[in-house]
Amino acid sequence: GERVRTFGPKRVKEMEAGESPYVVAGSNESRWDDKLGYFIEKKLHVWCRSGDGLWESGQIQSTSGEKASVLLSDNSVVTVPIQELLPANPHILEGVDDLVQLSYLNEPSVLHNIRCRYLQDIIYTKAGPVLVAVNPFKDVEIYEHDYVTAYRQKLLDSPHAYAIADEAYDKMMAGANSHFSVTIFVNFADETNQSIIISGESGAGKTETAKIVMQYLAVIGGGSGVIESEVLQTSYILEAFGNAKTARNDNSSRFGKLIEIHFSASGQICDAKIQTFLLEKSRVVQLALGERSYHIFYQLCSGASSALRGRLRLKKASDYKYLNQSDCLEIHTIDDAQKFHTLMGALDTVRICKEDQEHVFEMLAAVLWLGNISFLVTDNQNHIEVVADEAVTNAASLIGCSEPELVLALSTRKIQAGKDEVTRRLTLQQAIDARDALAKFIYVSLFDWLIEEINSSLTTGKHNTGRSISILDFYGYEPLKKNSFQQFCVNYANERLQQHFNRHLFKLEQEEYELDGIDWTKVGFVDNVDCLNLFEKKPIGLISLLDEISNFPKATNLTLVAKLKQHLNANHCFKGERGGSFIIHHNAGEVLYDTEDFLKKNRESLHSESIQLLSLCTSRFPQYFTSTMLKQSQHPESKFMQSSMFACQKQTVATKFKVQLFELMQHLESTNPHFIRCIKPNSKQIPAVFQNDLALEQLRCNGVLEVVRISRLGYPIRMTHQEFATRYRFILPESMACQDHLSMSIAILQQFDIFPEMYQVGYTKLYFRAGQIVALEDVRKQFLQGTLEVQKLSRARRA
Ligand code: AD9
Ligand code: MG
Repeated sequence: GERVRTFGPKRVKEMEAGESPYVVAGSNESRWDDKLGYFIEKKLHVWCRSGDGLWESGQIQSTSGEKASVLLSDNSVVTVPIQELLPANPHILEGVDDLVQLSYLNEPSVLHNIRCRYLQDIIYTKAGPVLVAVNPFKDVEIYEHDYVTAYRQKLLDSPHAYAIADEAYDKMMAGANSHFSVTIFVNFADETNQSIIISGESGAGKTETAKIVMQYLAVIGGGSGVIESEVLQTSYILEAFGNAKTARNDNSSRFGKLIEIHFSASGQICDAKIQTFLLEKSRVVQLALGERSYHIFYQLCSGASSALRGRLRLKKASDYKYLNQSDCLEIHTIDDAQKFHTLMGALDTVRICKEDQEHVFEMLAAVLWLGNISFLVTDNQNHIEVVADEAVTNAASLIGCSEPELVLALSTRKIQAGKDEVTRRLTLQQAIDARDALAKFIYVSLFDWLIEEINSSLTTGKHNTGRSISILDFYGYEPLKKNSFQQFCVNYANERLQQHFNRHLFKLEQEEYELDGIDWTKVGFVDNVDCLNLFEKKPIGLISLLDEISNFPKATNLTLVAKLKQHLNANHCFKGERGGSFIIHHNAGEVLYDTEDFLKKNRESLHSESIQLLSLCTSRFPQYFTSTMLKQSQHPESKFMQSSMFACQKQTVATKFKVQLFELMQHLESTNPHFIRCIKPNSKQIPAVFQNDLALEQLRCNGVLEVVRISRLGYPIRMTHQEFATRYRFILPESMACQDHLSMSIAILQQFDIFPEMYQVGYTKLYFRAGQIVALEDVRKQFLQGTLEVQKLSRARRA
């Protein structure tokens, strides 16, 4: 199979191979030469690439040698190589619900179909079993209660996130009851638990889609009203504490989440559980220009009552360095104060008591004040002193320690020298790191605590019914200009999720053919196992090597890259670069990683001084945070971890993440998955603009084009014997038009002279290769228009 994927014209050509409606599959050599005459005569549309490399549709006017003249819609004529043309779909197929209904499944056709729908506000399209959702960036008015009812009662069947939720719900209920109706639901007998896996790049609409799905489940699985409204309200908390404005999305989730909803035997929501992944910590202390920190800070600063402000010694957001460093304090469409009130309501709903809420706000204020603590360099070795100002006073009082204790923790470190312990003064950079590490630790611990509280509020202990739907809203593959440790982890996770996706879809395809008695040559699929090995292989995968180097205090990122080059150059997915960077050939494309700070971020160490400081604090949270951390680090390694020379040390971030990811995959493997792929149509976050190149890139990265490719290699068009016989029986002489559906179907196939390679007859359905239905539809259309004399045609065929 194909491993490193190349895109552009070469790949487009490769995708075209084997696809030809009027030619026997496999004879794709001069396929265009065979078709050209037909396309010219019938004035059929083709796709060609114009000067700027974008696909445009037009009609072939003439050909000469290897070139064709194509008339474009703006009346200009371009001359292009014949072999670069691709067939376009007939107009009747414009904007079909499911991409695999298209006769031609090439890239421009797929894109055109999605675009046509999008411009009519039809944001959902199926690609076989996958739902594609294009972000409308406006209210498309398809989520009202009527829609819930219509999808529940199966009155609507157009693609929709509701339809996916509905299917998941039905399968869950059917699976759980399958011992009553084994024959009907034999496929799902042990697949009661469902998962809805939502992916896409930042701003594509994952979080909104997850909420839409939850909304639907809350209505159809609604019971007492309490638990489902709690589940919905958790979004306000998660978004306040885990979302932020970034360059790509004003409400970007900076963590991954899995929400597992449990249902009772009668199908009502009874319990829920949230799991989060890899909250972006650096955002607490460091912001890119034009981005914001977590929403909650701004909400607190503008929404807190004056009494609360007094107790927290709170100032305006613009007074805090952690917030004002990026020149962006407001989002023009958002009222932070209003959001703060909604948040407090949500905290009440999940039964976090007022006293704890107050403690939460204290910790937030403490983080902000920590950021304002500054240092003064006092000697030529860059040693510092902490500037004694209101920042120190306020931070100390909010954390619950004395000022000298805080000053000591931020400016000195105890070091073992032989038998003695000596106190060293910190340099400016060390002090800044210590302060920021403390702020990040407090924030992340607070986030974890909130999730725990939410979970204990959502847990009713009734979840052992064995029916659940899990919704995964995970970071998408993220190739930024500058890729750091966070992207490294995120892209690694996406590699795992992509493998799960590929395997599942192939399995599905294969199973359907086998169940229906179809023999088909198994098609090779893009396997990303080499890339996964690159990350995971022991002892010389990226993660093990990164951990090993992270354990040497003196190591630098250059040492790291040298080590990686030494061990990984044999893997074709890896390439070491100069200046401390390396390239990984991901499933979705090439990514360049800059390793500056990789080691620091992977170690994520909180100084023992800071741990000690927090453990001695008088207020509720700091003590709790440190004891939780210590408990966690004493935890035996997860069952997935091999014991290694590092097992006794603190788990690194990458390893912790890997363990979490393995647990997630194990969970997903035990469910029947449903996939939603979100697409961001433009990078401006505005409605009605569809950028072809941007969308195409995403369709490639997220595997939608791959699904289409698989479909094309197999038999994407399926009709039951009955559907087929009823639709095309007009062609049969009356004497034959009253047999059973299967016999009629076979007679029709013979009448139409469909090549045997182009279809298969299954126990219940007929399976056609892409494009086969077009010729049938063409004849049917003529028949319906009365221009075709059926008897004459039949006679001619038989002759
Ligand atoms: V990120 O990876 O967390 O940065 P998401 O989650 O993929 O990203 P999000 O759901 O936050 O994107 O969507 C971004 C914005 O698009 C939302 O704030 C909405 O303004 C808009 N959006 C997304 N989906 C819909 C929709 N179905 N209808 C209307 C939508 N607006
Ligand atoms: Mg999101």
